[in-house]
Amino acid sequence: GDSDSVVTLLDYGAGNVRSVRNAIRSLGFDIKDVQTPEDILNAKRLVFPGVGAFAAAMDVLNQKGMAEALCTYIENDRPFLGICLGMQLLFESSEENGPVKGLGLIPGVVGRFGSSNGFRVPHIGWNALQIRRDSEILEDIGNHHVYFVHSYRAMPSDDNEEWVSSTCNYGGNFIASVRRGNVHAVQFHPEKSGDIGLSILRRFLYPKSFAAKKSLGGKASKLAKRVIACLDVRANDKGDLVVTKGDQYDVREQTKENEVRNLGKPVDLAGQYYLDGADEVSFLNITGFRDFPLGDLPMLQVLRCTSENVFVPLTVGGGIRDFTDGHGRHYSSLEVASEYFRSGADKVSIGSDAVYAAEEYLKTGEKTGKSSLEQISRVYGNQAVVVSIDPRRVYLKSPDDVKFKSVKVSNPGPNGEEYAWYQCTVNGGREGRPIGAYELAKAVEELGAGEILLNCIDCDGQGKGFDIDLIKLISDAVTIPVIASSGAGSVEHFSEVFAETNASAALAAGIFHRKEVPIQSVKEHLLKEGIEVRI
Ligand code: 1PR
Repeated sequence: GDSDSVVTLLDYGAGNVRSVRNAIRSLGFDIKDVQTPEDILNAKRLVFPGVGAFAAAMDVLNQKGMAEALCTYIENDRPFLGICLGMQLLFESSEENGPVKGLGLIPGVVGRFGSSNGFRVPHIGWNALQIRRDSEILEDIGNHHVYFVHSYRAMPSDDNEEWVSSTCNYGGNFIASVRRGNVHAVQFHPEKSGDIGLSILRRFLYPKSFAAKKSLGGKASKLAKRVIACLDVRANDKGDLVVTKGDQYDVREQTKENEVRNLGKPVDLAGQYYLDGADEVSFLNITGFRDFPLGDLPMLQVLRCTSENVFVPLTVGGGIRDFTDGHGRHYSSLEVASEYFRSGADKVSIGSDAVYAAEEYLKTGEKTGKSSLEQISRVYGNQAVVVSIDPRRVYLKSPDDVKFKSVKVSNPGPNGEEYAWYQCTVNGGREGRPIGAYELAKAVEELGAGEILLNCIDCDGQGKGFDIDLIKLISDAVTIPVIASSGAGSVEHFSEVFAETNASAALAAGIFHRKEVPIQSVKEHLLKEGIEVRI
């Protein structure tokens, strides 16, 4: 295309910028990748979606002579949009594994959130902006939330006042966006912020060409509780990838043929849930523990196709571990995760392999740095690593009957037992392990997990509500966000889990697939109950 419809993209290859590319393309622009510092200087408009760690990004920019070109470009007031780390790098320095020197264009130091008073770190999810002054690209923001995912942030001060265009409150105000002339940068992810995110990008790409949209009713004031749609995916007996759904993890129909239950096509359903207002979409490749996912190219293709149309965060799990294929070729878990990220995932979720890593860590008390969890979170940041826990309830007469943390249950067991512990399993619930959900959650938090996806085999597919005892136990035990999962059957189950526990998000599968409860009704119900959600 002619240069009027070209965006120059600075991608130094540290993670998933596929969604930024997809979002720009969906707005009618072609992308030219920066290869040399001259490409930066010659750009008509430059988008810089920083990903990965601050120090690694600065190293690449310095080595390639791009740091200087970026400074020149920005000082000349050329059209620029930095995203996330692409904003943080404009500051003087960062405390992330540092201090590390940044580009030094904006006064201030990027520091880590303190996790106190229930403000969980990473800051993950949809939060509200306070507009400080005319930011141009944020004109349509109204009462919309935007999507953040980060552990570090810059703070507003007298020295950077001329830059700060909006702030966000999360245990204190931090800088959500900066603007000076044609130079814009945002801490949140417009490419993951649904419609409003696309409109922010559109205003950057086509300045001054749209009338402001009418603002919605309602109120965005703080971090919203998330509603997540989950798609359990596997090949059926014919070899087609289908969305399936189990009852207590059994996904086969109770018929003579015993076929894998088929609830639809992964890409179609994910696209539908995005339109229906899902705040996030998760894919779990549920046979990943036995079928190697890089051999499972359809799954990667599902991610690529989904990320073309779905502009909210995508998580994918299943089969993230070291693997040697039939030809003796070894793949590290990091390679598997990298392939998922390249294909469009924003987060990866680790199940079985995290259980083994936690067991090992609790046994030796030592972090080897070698587990898939540690390696992936070191390279991509802990906000990109979810640990999926598949516990099964085991009733106890007395809490002293096991060495694992137990709870007094709200409903006694079949023999009147008043206590239970939650035993972790691997391989899709097929094998119980000598570790409880509580011990696992605390261990994986220390090993670098950024979020916990908390399932419960007993409740899965039952539609009788989330396991409140379990979710309370785990969400009070860790300071990273916890996603409640398994058992949603009605809108009231969502308000119950948010009222009774400290879960940050609630996930459901069956009720959405069977169209029993639309995502929109869940949101409306939560709003009515005074629980903040994204609309
Ligand atoms: O061990 O790293 O390969 O990861 C395997 C992943 O696949 C894990 O995240 C594990 O939870 C998942 N998984 C494995 N087997 C099954 C199965 O169902 N047979 N699915 C499975 C887990 C639980 C949730 C489900 C909720 C909500 N499914 O994903 O969506 O329970 O369901 P509901 O709302 O219908 O009650 P690895």
